[in-house]
Amino acid sequence: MDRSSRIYVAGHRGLVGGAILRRLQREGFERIIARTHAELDLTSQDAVRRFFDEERPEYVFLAAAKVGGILANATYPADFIRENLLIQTNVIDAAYRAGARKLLFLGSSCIYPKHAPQPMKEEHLLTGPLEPTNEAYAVAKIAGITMVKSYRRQYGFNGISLMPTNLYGPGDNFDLETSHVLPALIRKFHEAKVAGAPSVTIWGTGRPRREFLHVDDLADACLFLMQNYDDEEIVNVGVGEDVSIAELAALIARIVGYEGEIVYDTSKPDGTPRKLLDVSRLSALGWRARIGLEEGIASTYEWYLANVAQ
Ligand code: GFB
Repeated sequence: MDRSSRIYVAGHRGLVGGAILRRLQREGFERIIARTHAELDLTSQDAVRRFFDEERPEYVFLAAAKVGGILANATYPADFIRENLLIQTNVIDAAYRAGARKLLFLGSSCIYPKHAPQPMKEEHLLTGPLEPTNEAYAVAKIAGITMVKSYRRQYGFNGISLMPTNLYGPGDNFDLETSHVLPALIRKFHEAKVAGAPSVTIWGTGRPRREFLHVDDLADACLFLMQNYDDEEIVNVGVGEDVSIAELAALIARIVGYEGEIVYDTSKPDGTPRKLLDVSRLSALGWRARIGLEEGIASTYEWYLANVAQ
């Protein structure tokens, strides 16, 4: 990839695509291609093929996806499997047909079995049953991984697949029904502080453990692997450390400055008990995350205050 390469970022208005776009712009890439949802419907095969035939991108970052937290995944599984299968199938196939040099596909750590050994290695894929709350999303992502691998095997198409852990950062979704836990807790503690509320309710038992990667670190890993990795094996992208949801809540409360009580609503699901990625494959390639959790949450809270908070 050089400064004059034609680079398409699918999903540039989302958390991940937005971070990749910012990073490419900062590095001085001159021919970045992006389309809003209104300009290009990625679930339409015709529209996607026409777009690729006209624009002929050389490099494709496939960051467009329907994503959401535990409740959104459990409530709308049909939307999650349908939209993700359509988007990724259309984009991967059109990129190959239009002669793209390389495509980077983004999966998720939820592709691994619910009870995979921890930390989860790339070879744990398809070794056991999935977590039911996000099975539809995970099956779509696993189909994407297999499609990328199959296009490499059958057509020699240079696609690679990255499995990021739970992500957060500027541009995240802060809607309390559909978001992931970290932005939800930033909002809940902020609003409780402003309102002087005596307690904040969070979902589940607080015992599940999650690993959190700042999206700017993910964007860095995406550029690194786009330039330095050409293999069919998937690559985990994480920080190699996790926290319990209760620990996360305490940390966010401290950063936001909320001193009230934390109450657990155990009628809400916990989901996977633990999701920690083994990042030794990526470390061996020479990459590591740089943004610490406390620093990352503090800057995301700043972004929330400037862009979302009323
Ligand atoms: O981030 P999250 O929605 O997704 O939830 P998953 C993580 C944990 O935080 C769960 C708890 O145990 C939740 O019950 N939690 C506590 C909360 N309070 C809240 C809250 O206010 N909002 C939310 N959202 N959670 C997702 C998958 O799983 O992870 C997706 O559904 C995707 O498929 C994503 O893979 C990375 O980590 O459980």
